[in-house]
Amino acid sequence: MKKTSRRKFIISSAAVTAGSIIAASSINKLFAAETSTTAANAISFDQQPLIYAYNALEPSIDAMTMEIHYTKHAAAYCKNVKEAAAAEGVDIKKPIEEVLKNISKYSVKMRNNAGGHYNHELFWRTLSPKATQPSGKLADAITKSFGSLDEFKKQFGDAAKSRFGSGWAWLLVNNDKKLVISSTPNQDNPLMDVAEVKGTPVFGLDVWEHAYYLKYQNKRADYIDAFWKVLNWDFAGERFDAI
Ligand code: MN3
Repeated sequence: MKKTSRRKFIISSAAVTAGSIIAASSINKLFAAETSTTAANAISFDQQPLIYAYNALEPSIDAMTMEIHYTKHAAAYCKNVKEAAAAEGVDIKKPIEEVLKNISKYSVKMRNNAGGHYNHELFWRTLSPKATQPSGKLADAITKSFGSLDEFKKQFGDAAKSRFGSGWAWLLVNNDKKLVISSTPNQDNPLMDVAEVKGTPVFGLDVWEHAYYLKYQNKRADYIDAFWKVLNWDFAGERFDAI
């Protein structure tokens, strides 16, 4: 190696190291912000960094599923919703919720990808490696609406299991301000004006096969049971309080 190129190599190695340190500290800052402040209910058109590692949710959700789901499926929804926004004159600085609430006025591409992007951004935040329990107003509302936490989990699980093909199960506050369960096909969600049950989601569970097939194959029920172990009830409670 010539002297000049060796120098270049040393400089670029140092830059890579510095870059890695910066990236790690930003992730830590982001994690601190997410866990110490109230949940922001608005979701942007950008894909946000995951605040935990791909393997952090094991054994409930495996690392390879998380990596493919986040870097391929969800990244594609993000790319495609931006394309649809550019084609249909949507300002991507505005909250995506405004588009979802009027989704019947947009293309099928917008419906599938605005829904796909929003649903996944919410889903990643809904999961946590830390075990949590329902508390506060959300815990009270669940007991009042469903009788008990176990009965709520049973009804939510039934909605998730009985969704034929691909879709999502939701806990939402409907337009009458009641806490209810619903499920939607494909990448639809309760914010959409085309949804059967309309309202604001507290959390959703992705029951597309890509969300569980590598680990659970045809056993969707086992994946649903595992979801309760990684559901971030603290985040769900903050969202509920803000609705
Ligand atoms: Mn998915």
